Amino acid sequence: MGVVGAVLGPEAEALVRLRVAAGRLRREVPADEHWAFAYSMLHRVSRSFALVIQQLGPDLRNAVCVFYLVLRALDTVEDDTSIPTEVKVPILQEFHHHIYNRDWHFSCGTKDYKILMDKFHYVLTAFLELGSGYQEAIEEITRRMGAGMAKFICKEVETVDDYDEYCHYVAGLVGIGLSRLFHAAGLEDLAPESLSNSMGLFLQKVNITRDYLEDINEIPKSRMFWPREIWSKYVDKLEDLKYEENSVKAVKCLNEMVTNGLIHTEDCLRYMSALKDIAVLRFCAIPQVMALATYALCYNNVNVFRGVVKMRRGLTARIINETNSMSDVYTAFYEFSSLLERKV
Ligand code: IN0
Repeated sequence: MGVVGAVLGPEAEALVRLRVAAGRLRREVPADEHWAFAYSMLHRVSRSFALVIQQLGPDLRNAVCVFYLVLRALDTVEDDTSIPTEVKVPILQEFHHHIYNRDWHFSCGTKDYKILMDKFHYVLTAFLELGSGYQEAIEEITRRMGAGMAKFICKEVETVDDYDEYCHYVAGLVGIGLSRLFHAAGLEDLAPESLSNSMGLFLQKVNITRDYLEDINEIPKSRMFWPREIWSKYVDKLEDLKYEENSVKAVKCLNEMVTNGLIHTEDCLRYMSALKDIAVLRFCAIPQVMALATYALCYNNVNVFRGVVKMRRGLTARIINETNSMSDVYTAFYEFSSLLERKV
């Protein structure tokens, strides 16, 4: 432990180390305007994740950065409730064509996402510089995801199968795409699609579970991703879970959601244990460990229905600094599973 750690504790030390690393990376601005935009955008929209992407080799890093921003743009279109369905659906379905047209442009979203959409030509310029193996992977995933999102615009998440299908489109496909990028970079064998899918499903199910209140309170219209097949065992309307008089039922329902998501952890460990490149392993493992830590925090925790349940920044920083090998992943999974077991 360093001086900071001795005085302030391991979480403060991890935070300081991370701040230093983040500051160093932010000062390394790429020379080309479009790459400078892409990386600054990445920093704005995904704090800690941007740091982990930066540790990949230059070729793969550029491909993942563009992939991430293209997906964020697709998400921005899907999320923007002010776009009429008849306009939105064809944009989602055609998005994989638009990425080859540097002049394509569609203004929507708010704040950072509006900037991303308004200056999307920079992202497209960067995309067109990638190797064809990377471009083809990004194109195929964008096509499948856009079609899946369009399907769910008019469809609710009723069954647990619908839940898995929706999560496949918005996150499982990200795993499948990333596996293709790792393979195209010559760093990894091509992983089976089912394992890549599970990597995304696990992350997305944690997000959906943790973000209950934010999604239900969304203006102008609630967003509902918890499957009816689960919540209808406890309440008549999904929004009823947020009312104090339903606390006991709400926590039982929450615990069932967490239990459902935990199904994927075995596939995730199998996927990660097959990785050969240490930077790729770190890139994949850090979000997974954070997701399991978030599940441990949410389990049996009524605050999921009261406000945002967030991990301490210091714990996040420790996970980023201390996830460096598969053995670290097993240790972290063991620790957070034990925490969960105690709560069960
Ligand atoms: C991601 C994933 C991600 C990273 C590494 C390997 C993956 C394998 C399969 C699927 C997804 C994988 O990670 C990010 C993490 C992230 O953005 N974290 C936020 C924190 C937060 O709470 O939002 C941060 O600020 O650091 C992720 O969540 N998603 C994602 C998107 C694109 C890519 Cl290329 C990789 C989003 C999602 C929906 C879970 C797939």
